[in-house]
Amino acid sequence: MHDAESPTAESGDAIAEAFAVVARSAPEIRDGLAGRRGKTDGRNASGETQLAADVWADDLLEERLTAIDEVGQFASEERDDVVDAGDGEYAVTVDPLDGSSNLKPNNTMGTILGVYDADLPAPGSHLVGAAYVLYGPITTMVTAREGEVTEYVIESEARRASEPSSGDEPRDDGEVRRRAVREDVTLPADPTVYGFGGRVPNWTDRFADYAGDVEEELKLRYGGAMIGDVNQVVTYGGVFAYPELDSRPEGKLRLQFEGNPIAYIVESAGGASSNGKESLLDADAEEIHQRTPVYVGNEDLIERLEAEF
Ligand code: AFP
Repeated sequence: MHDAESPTAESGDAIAEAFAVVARSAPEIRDGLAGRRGKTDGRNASGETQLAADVWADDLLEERLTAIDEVGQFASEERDDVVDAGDGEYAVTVDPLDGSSNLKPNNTMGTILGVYDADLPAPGSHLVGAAYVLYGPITTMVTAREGEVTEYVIESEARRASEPSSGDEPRDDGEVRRRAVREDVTLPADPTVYGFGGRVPNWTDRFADYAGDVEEELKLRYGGAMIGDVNQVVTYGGVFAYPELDSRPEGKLRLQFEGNPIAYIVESAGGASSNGKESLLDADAEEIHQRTPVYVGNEDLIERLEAEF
């Protein structure tokens, strides 16, 4: 399709190329959702019913990310096993459509990317880049590498034609442009929002105690798609958690596809992450679809959580 024209293709910078592939694919994924809201008969490795959109977005990203020479492995929340993509030194992971249960009620969703310099499953300490796309009122992308976090607005050709010119020279990814709207993104020091997943009666007592204090101080922002909720925290400061549950001490979210990349981005933006006892990036990665409690946000809010656990 439009891979070859992009100036970043074949640049040998696998992280930049992976970012460009996801940026280029975002408008197409967004435009392709409307006709793919139906359920399939399939279930992913986590036992979740797959929507047509989940499978379609997964196939699209697999095809394009494995076409990058330096990519040797591909894994997805929607696939049981790691795909061997040749002898490239990098492994990429995707959550093709985070929050796909939000497609039916037309709420926010996201796409999550992780780039590891080790075979999968790999701990977050082997991440060399991570990014997420947020399909909200507009389409944005947040990337992190070498401690640098940047937020972009993604503009497809059609959308660009109708937009007033911002004058900024956007990054060219072929027919899709990324315009940097925030460089050196850092969590605001004064947190204002929180979002906690899982049913409240199912929270463990120690998490419920922590949540009780936080609810006194911050405003609730929870939409059911981690990317939308985490972007609230990255924008306004605060804490997001999908915690340990009485019925599921390991929580719901997947370490490889969700926990690690989000922890890498939030920590690169001056925040912190935890699984209740240590940074998510230090957690052992034993299985490709292993779950983990996820806590990310301002350092002091995460230190408080670990002190209470
Ligand atoms: P879906 O992809 O099945 O919508 O799950 C979204 C998610 O993985 C994550 O984005 C949310 O934070 C969390 O699950 C929502 O879970 P609840 O539906 O239990 O609130």
